Amino acid sequence: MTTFLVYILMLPFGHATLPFVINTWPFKDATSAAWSVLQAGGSILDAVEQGCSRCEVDQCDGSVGFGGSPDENGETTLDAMIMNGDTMEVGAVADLRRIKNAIGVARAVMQHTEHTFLVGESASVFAENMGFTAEDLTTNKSLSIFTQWLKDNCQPNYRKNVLPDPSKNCGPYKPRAMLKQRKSERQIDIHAHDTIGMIAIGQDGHVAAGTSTNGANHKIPGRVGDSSVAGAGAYADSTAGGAAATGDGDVMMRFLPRLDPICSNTLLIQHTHSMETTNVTKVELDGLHFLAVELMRTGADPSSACKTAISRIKRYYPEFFGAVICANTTGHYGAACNKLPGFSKFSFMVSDSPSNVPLLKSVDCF
Ligand code: SD4
Repeated sequence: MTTFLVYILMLPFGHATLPFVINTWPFKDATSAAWSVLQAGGSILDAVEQGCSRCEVDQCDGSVGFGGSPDENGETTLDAMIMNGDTMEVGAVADLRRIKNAIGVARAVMQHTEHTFLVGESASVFAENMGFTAEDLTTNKSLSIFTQWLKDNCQPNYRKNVLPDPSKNCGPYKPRAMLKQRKSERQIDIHAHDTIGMIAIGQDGHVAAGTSTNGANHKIPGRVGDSSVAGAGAYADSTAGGAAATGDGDVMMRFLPRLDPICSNTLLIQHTHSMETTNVTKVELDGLHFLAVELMRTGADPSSACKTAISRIKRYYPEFFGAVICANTTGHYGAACNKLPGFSKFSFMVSDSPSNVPLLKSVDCF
């Protein structure tokens, strides 16, 4: 009995039956929407698109879809991407204006262009041409968040090394000599960061992933976060698995293509096969793939892969807010998050046929 308990406690990851879907945060209706597609025999790309679209309609936590995260001008803009792990095709949009269904536009970029990524006003024009409806993304709620921000002298604020002092004043701003870095003053509201990131793995182990978000409250107009960037916000590779991230994208997107300067382009990965056996593999990284997916390709379990991705960022930004979900092509999944005051557990959803309903899972941050 004791041995069994120890084994359970040491289990490094969860396991789902294929096909299955996993997504960040307790966005249950999004999981259901994606799962319904898979259950009906639909494609994994449709599942990811429908799941993320559901969150856009529901304005999940105010962080996905219209009416959230007004920028410095009070406008809501959207970032989204979708990736096909079979063909490595990606469709992405960022700084998308006036169109509610950002993941739908990302899918249209993938299906109706040879490009990967469209941004800003031009992305909106593309969307309108593709038949998406243009409408105002502002709501009473986003308007009141914006009005309050103006009343609070534009706090919190993403500017640095400008005049007037951005920690006390609204703009317009001009550059000033870099007398003092604001590194430790960075104050991100962890409750204003709840992007949906979703991975769907088909019966045959094929992988798709996607994201949708309205980014960060009071962002500087034109700001693009990690969510729309393949390999930063999400990544899918049917020869390995998928991963998706949520959190402070300004920090997290800095770690996608970089090689670990300490290990050069080599990583040491610890595999926990059972209670007794642990071995270490030396992995060469090519630096272009999302770290967690590369680690899973080499056999790392999804939990360790997620943890390594988080650890890499922690080394430089111990106080960054972020979490990653990882899943491999055999149905194993895991997650990891950076522990902060007020953020000690990260919740995510999983749905497969034995459960048939979305199951809430959580992981302790470290
Ligand atoms: C961003 N990563 O734009 C997104 C926001 C977010 O969970 O994740 N939230 O920075």
